Parts: sequence; structure tokens; C-alpha cells
Amino acid sequence: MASTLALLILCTAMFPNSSQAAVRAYMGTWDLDGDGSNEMAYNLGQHLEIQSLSGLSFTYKIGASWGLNQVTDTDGDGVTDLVSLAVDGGKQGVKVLHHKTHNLRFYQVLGSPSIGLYKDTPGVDLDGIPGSELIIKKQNLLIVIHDRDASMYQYNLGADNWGIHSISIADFNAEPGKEILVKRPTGVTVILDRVKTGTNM
Ligand SMILES: [Ca+2]
Ligand SMILES: [Ca+2]
Ligand SMILES: [Ca+2]
Repeated sequence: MASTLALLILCTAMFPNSSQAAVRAYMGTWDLDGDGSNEMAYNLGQHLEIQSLSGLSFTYKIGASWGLNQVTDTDGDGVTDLVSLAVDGGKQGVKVLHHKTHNLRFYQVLGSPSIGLYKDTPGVDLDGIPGSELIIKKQNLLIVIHDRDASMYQYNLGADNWGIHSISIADFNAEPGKEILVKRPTGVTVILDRVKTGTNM
């Protein structure tokens, strides 16, 4: 017991900002400001750091717990954005980092049940307008984020008998954008986000 306590005190003394000083995990390399050369991304615990090859770096607070979910252009400006599922300040949701403009958006999903975030590479376009849409599951709700205009739209699927892995993307018609398929125990629900409709089939 005494030795454990001593070790904890020592660690605290060595790493006064332990969450930042102890962890600096390389995440990947992408052009995140659209200048044609890549930046490096690091996970610093609660923060995410973007560093250019010139050494310039910016740090963003993502949350107490978070995970990178997608690397895609969500607002349609042609520059790659970083999408994370995060809990920050006790609130859960999706953080979208637009490093080019140093703009970090937090789409909060209220309530305690944990949420899921659909993952797709290189992203999903549901409305035919440049920019990937983001798809969240929370119990019986499917929520679509349009980062282009920072809006969220929710579909009530009636029952919580599906999961984030029940979701797939397909193109059913000649209209711009793709459709969301949610596999249910009996049948599927098809969501046409472009016209904001959901149909059980
Ligand atoms: Ca760049
Ligand atoms: Ca973008
Ligand atoms: Ca779109």
C-alpha cells in the first residue's frame, strides 16, 4: 500500500500535466488546411494536436474521452475534416474539427444513453450537396448531421431494435445523394434524407 502511494506521488511530480505530458500518440497524416501539404495529427489525451512540417502546431480540446471516427470533408469546402465521437464536460456528441479555419464544432446529443456514430470511408453524401453527412444512433432515434449548415435532423424509428451496425448506405434512385438503410428484425427502414422521409419496408 505504501509503495503504491509513493509511486502515485512520484508520477504526479514528474508529470504535473499528466494527461498532456504522458501521451502524444501519432494518429495520422492528412492535408487538413488545404495548402497541398500534409499535417500530422496527435492524440494528447483530452486534446488533439495538429502540427505542420514547419513545426507550427495548434491544439484543440476534444474531450475527457473521445475517438477519431472519420476523416472526411463534412462541410463541403474541399478540405478534409476530423470527426470524433466525444464526451466533453459530461456531454456526449460529435466533434468536427475544421483545422483550416481553426473551428471546432460540437454537436451535442442530450441524454444519458450512449450513442453510436456510423463510420464510412471516404464519407457519405445523403443530399447531393458537397460535404459528408454524419449519422448517429441514439436508442430509437437516427440523427443526421449536415455540417455544411450545422443542422441536425432526427428520425424516430419507433423502436430500439437496431444498432449502429444495422446501418448501410445504398443508392435507390436517380436523385442526388444516397439513401440510408436500417436493417430491422423484420424488414428494413429506408431513409431519404434529401427529402426528409423514412419508410418501413
Ligand atoms: Ca496542409
Ligand atoms: Ca471541410
Ligand atoms: Ca452532402
